[in-house]
Amino acid sequence: MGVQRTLSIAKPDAVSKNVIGEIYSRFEKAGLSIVAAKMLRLSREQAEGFYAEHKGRPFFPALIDFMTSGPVTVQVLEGEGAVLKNRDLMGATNPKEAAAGTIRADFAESIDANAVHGSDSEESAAREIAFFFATSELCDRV
Ligand code: RTP
Ligand code: MG
Repeated sequence: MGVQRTLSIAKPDAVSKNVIGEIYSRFEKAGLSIVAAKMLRLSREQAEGFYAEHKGRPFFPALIDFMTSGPVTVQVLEGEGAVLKNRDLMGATNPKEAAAGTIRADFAESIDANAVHGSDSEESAAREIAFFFATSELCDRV
């Protein structure tokens, strides 16, 4: 699989609960390095563009309301098999179905407020990283 990069977001619920550090710590303990990071408040336009694949789904309005409800942190994680590793650390979309010890099981309240986003494929990761970061903002760690 090799070294990959993936996009992670700590969603508004995670930021307001003050658990960003704990979430970053899980990435680092799993061997993922943060190679870019920032905090911002998503506009509706940004949130709709980012989640464009879900436009028209019944949960889309609630998803956009939630993602624009407060600041988020956006980070690029790098490491061996980073895309799948991050998805494993996150747990299932619905925290009630998320395996014990995953980020969503430990920090999320509901399928809407589910603490983190992670790219679901290498293709999504490339698109999502470019959505938030210029190439010059990605820092080589070696
Ligand atoms: P994410 O994109 O945020 O990492 O979440 P995911 O891959 O685990 O799930 P995805 O299918 O991409 O859905 C994006 C977000 O939409 C909300 N959702 N609600 N009520 C529902 O059936 C439903 N399905 C999805 C969730 O907040 C999910 O994180
Ligand atoms: Mg998704």
